[in-house]
Amino acid sequence: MGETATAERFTVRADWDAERPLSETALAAYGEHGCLLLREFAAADVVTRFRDEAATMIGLLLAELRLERAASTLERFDRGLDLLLTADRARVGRLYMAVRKLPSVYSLITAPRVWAVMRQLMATRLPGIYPNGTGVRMDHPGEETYLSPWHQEYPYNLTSDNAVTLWLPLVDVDEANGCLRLAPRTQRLGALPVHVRDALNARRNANEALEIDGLEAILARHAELAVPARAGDALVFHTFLLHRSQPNRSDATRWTLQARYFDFLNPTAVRHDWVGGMNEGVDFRRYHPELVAGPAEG
Ligand SMILES: O=C(O)CCC(=O)C(=O)O
Repeated sequence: MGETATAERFTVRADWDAERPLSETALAAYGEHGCLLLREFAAADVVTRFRDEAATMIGLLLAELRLERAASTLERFDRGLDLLLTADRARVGRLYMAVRKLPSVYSLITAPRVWAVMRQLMATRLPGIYPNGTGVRMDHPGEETYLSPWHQEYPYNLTSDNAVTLWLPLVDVDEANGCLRLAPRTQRLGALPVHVRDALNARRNANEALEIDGLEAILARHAELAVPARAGDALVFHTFLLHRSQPNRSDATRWTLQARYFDFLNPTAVRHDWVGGMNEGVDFRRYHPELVAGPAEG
C-alpha cells in the first residue's frame, strides 16, 4: 500500500463565483489524486431550499398516510421520514425517485460555479451533463441493500473518458452516517476490466451489475480514505476513480446529491456519438468488449 492518504492534499477553498475558481495548484492536485474536496461550494441558500422542498414532499406523504409529524423522533428538515420508513418503505422508494426532480436540485447542478469548475477540471470549453446520471441518494439507517461497492463511474455512464462526478452532501457526512470512501490516484489505472453480472441493470440494483476484476490486488496497492464533509461542500472526482459507499450507522437518513458531467469534445465521446451507459439503457459490452473480464453473463 502507498503512503497514508489524507484529504487535506486535495481540499480546496476558493471564490466559487470567480470565472476560473481553481488555481493551478488545485488542478495539479486533481491530476494527481483524481479528486478534490471543494469547501463551502454550494450557495447556502440553495441547500436550504432543497431541505424546504424535501420537507414539503415529506409533509405531503405524511398527510397521504395519515401520519402525525409530531410523532417523529427526528428534529431536522426531514422530520417524519422515520415514520414513513416504518409505515410504507416502498413509498419512500418512490419519494427517492421524485426528489431529484425538485427545482433546487437543478439549481445546484447547473449553477455557473459548477460549469466553471467542470470546464477547468476537464480542460474543455464544452462540458455536458447526463440527465440519467443525476440523483439524490437517501441512504437510510441500517439499510445496506443499495450501498455501492468499489466502482468506477465510467462503465455506468460511458460517453467520455474525460468525465467528472459531483457528489454533494445535503447533510453533514462522517464515519457515523457513512461518508464516501475513495482510493486516490486510482484514476491513473484507466478503465478497469469488469465482470458483467447484469449488463442493463434489469434487476434494478446497479450496485450488483458490474464487478471489477482483480479488485483486491488493486486496492492492496493504493491507499484509501473516508472523506467527511459538511453539507454544501462538494467532492468532484474523475470517472476512473475507485470509490464506494459506507453504511449509515446513525439514526437519520444520509441525503447526498450526485451529478455526472462529461466533455463533449472528447474523442471517445465523439466516436461513440455521445452515447451514455447502462443508465441510458446502453450495453457497456458493445462499446468496450476489451474491458469485459471472464465468461459473459447476464
Ligand atoms: O453516496 C454513496 O454512498 C455512493 C455514491 C456513489 O458511489 C456514486 O454515486 O457513484
